[in-house]
Amino acid sequence: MTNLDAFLKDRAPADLSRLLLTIASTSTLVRRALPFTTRLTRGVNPSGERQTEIDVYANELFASSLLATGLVGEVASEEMAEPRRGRGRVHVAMDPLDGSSNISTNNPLGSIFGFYSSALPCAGDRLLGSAFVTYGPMLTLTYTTGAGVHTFVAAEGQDGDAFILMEENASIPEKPEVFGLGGQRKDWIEPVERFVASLEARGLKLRYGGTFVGDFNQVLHYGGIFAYPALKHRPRGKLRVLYEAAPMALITRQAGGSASDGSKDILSLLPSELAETTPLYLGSTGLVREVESLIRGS
Ligand code: FDP
Repeated sequence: MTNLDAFLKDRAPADLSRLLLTIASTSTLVRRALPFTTRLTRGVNPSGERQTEIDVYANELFASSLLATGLVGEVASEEMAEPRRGRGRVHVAMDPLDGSSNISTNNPLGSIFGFYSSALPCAGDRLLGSAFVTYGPMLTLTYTTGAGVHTFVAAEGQDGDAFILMEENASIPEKPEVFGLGGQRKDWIEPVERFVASLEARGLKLRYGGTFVGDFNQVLHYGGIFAYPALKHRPRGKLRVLYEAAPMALITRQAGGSASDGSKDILSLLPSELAETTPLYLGSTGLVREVESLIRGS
């Protein structure tokens, strides 16, 4: 059994290793708090979404533990209007609790982190690494620091939770099997509707749970595509470039896939504000190119 600490030595830069270990240990606290902190608060996040107690709690725990390492220059979060500043060199953008609308139904939730080398907002080509946590039947941490995608699972031991290697060098399978799209079919732009009809005709299975992290994880393991597409009334989609799209795009690329906004690589987008959104199509490269070509031709 290889644990996260030992695995990171010699495989990842020391500062990113420390941040990943901090995220792993903090995620165990978030998981423990989850059943007891699910009510809605009166607050809304900068995107106008109602916050739950656990959104606020997870945000606070991750922001303070990351800043306490002394390695972080700023933490920007989907749940905060302004970043919190530190004195380190890594700029962290995070979605501390992805998929909060799934809390009451007990579906998987997640947390997403991007480690940038420049002040935010900046383009995804400044990512040094990224990671996501899944709070599902298992608590897992999946990360890349530019040398493959690796997943660790939390195992309770006498000395607390250890994160044990579950999958090394994940790669999106060649034959795509699943797809999942956010929003409503009637709102998707027309080329996306045609694309989905063709996926269905080819026998790909619809797998959509409504938590980006969980839905993406299926694509990572079964091959296929996840999209939160451009909508007719919302052409820039829903998911945020810095907090969600770019970190997951880096993991996708490291697993042999691609991520696009419909015409450009997600990692090339330079958002002008922290909470800027983008249409997002990510997963098996062949499918991402197909949807790009339908959008281009429309
Ligand atoms: P949520 O609003 O529940 O936090 O990040 C936003 C997100 O969830 C994603 O996790 C998910 O993919 C998407 O929104 C779901 O949106 P729809 O309900 O519009 O499909």
